[in-house]
Amino acid sequence: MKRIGLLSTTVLPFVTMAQNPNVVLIVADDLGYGDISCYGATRVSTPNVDDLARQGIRFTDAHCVASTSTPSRYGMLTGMYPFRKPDTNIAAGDASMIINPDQYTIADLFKDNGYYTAAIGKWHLGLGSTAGGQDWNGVVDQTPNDLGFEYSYIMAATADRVPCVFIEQGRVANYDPEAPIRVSYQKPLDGEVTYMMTPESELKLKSSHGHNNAIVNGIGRIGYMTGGGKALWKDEDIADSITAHALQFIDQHKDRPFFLYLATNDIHVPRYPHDRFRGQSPMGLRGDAIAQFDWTVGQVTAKLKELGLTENTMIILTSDNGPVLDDGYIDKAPELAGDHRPGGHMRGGKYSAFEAGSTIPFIVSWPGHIPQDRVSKALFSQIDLMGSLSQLLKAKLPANAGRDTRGVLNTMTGKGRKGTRYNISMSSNRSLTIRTARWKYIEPSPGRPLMQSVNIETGFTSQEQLYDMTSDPGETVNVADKYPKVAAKLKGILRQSRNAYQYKAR
Ligand code: NG6
Ligand code: CA
Repeated sequence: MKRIGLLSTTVLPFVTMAQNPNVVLIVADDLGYGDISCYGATRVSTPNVDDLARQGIRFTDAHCVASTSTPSRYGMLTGMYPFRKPDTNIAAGDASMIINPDQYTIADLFKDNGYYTAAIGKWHLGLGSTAGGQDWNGVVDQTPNDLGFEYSYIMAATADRVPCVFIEQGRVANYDPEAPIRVSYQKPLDGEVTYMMTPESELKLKSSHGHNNAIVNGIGRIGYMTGGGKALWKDEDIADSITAHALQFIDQHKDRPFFLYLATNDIHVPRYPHDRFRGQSPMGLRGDAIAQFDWTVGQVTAKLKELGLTENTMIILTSDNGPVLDDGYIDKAPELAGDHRPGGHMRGGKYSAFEAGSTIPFIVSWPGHIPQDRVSKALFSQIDLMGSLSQLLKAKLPANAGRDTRGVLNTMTGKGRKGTRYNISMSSNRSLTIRTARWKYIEPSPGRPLMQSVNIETGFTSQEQLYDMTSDPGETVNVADKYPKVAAKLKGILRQSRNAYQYKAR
């Protein structure tokens, strides 16, 4: 059962609620700090994202809490660091739901305060009560609808993981009774034609590493799958489907406050944008996927404008983790990048402990209510979204909800500069890093310094690392020996934080 009892007594009267803005939280996938033009990209143009920045505040030191998707989203949606729960690694498409229905989420916060809530797009936080036990041909028993989202239209995991279908309110959308769905993360299914069995001439994209199990729409995937029929997505139409559902949701709920978690598939692999975005950048499919993402943003802002909701809607735009070029498909991203730096001036990328893994674009716009065309250098962490949004709603979080989140609404809305006290980010080997306004500490951890398959420096070494972000934002000079007290202090915060509590299901 959800803990709504406590809150329902503190719900604000409707008149006040009507003045609360709608909130649209747009979360891109693998979009790096340097991937959009207002953050310095020149080989791709993102006019719609840039417009948002002009109408609001663009943060230059904002962070997610992990350099991969599942743990990052877990932290953002629950206000609890993902290192507190062991099953928060990159989730398979048949993982069971990682957020416990008992846990309080950002969606619960909005719902309890009179908002209509939706999750549309990439999910990647598991579904159902049993891993591998989901009924893809009936009703999936645990979904975002059990986490405070009243409406959900989602991809179970990622575009490169089966099942390759959208799930709407717990059922496969456009379900095709002629083509029952079977999914396995163990072995090929009886009669399945796999990627490895498919002639090269029938491939839309070749895999560079992994992604060689099922083949759907001419593209290899992680995990095996048969069936699906007309419910199977076409990669070139994914952005259109997600955007159309987002616009429809806004249309349908324009008369009451709504919260929309809009998690785009762009620019995760396989990057296979619609024809109309092809060639929009000289960077090939990755650049075109960025253009497609920008189009989605433009569609949302245009819809809000059409409905007269621009001034009554806060838009937050961010990404789940840092960038990667070759993430498993031969789409020429590395070859065509030229002098484009997806991670901006920072070192590392997705998966990494270095800054480009967790420093992400972060823009807040709320025309007429917060400053325009402002750049904020304040440290900001997505862990503080829940706390800050509860301040926006003037709502108290229930006891034990979002235990790691703190309210920094003033910073988010340009009234203050203090920002997040510190951010802890988890890398792909589950080691932790901590950032304060000035320092970055990377704890020693096992692992290779270079993740060869993706050509990204991990930052994993047996040495303690400390970097002075004010003088060395590229993390080039390890000053752990020069400032042992600083290193010890940050290490101490990590230790304390780890020991503070572990997530326990009630
Ligand atoms: C990796 C996948 C990568 C991507 C990532 C998750 C391989 C070889 N690589 O394991 O393609 O799917 O997981 O990305 O399978 S994330 O942004 O959703 O975390
Ligand atoms: Ca991601």
